[in-house]
Amino acid sequence: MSKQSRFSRIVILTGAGISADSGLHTFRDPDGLWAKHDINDVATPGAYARDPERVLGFYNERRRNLAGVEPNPAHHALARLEKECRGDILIVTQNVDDLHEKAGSRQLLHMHGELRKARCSHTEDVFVWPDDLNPTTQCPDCGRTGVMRPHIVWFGEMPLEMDRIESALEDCDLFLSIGTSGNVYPAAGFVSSVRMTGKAHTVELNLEPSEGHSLFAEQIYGRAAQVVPDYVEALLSKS
Ligand code: BV8
Repeated sequence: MSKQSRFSRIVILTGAGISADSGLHTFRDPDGLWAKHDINDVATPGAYARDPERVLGFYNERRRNLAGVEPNPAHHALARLEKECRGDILIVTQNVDDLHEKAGSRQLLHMHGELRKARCSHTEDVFVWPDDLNPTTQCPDCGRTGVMRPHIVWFGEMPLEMDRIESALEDCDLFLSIGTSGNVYPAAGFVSSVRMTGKAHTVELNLEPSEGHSLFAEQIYGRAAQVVPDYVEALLSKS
């Protein structure tokens, strides 16, 4: 049964913190991915050109780790919001996992790409790719080897669907930022873009204050698996 909350155009930015309660590592927490790997060795075009096997291995391991990982109550709460709220909802995730999809969210885009997709550097074709990638992997379309890369946006590369994101930020009347440290641009700048429209309420839901915490009108701190369902329940019950 759909309910009318006081907001009708909601944009939700998510980061690694929303998947932490599903057991996936974040990036900048003390035991995070960047504590074990240097960004410049595994998440830039230069790293891939220098040592494709090392980069492909980094993403193969993360892709394999996705098997058996399930959405947590935060993902399910956002899928419930999309289902029950009469307004427009768009999740813009920085995450490359598939937990929002598994929870049932459909109005969703992955601005930094997806672990379970691969792209041919020659044809730019994108393929659903649950398996490992190696330098000898052949492109299913052009047949070349040495061209298949993870469909991931590395540092120094342009994030995906920026036009759609910018238009949604321009139109929204509620902007939620969930589980992100606010370190990576342009995502970390979205709250500033929303503030400039002067027509949206902005809320940060995170384990701890992010880099941009002072830019939000409202801050709610705690584990996403707890605070996000509570926030969604309150949003829907104020209908
Ligand atoms: C680009 C894919 C330009 C790889 C990633 C200013 C403007 C524009 C660019 C820049 C700029 N300044 C610097 C740049 C360059 C760079 C950048 O931002 N660098 C940073 C490090 C300073 N940006 C880029 O390169 C971007 N590209 O700008 O291109 C351009 C222009 C024209 C033409 C061409 C290019 C591309 C950035 C994308 C890089 N790829 N990921 C992969 O996943 O392996 S980014 C990487 O960081 C991940 O995607 C991740 O999602 C993202 C952000 O991290 P978070 O999600 O926030 O995770 P983090 O661990 O940091 O934080 C977790 C948070 O959760 C914490 O706050 C924690 O407290 C909280 N938490 C933990 N547990 C819980 C929790 N919260 C709730 N509950 C819990 N249980």
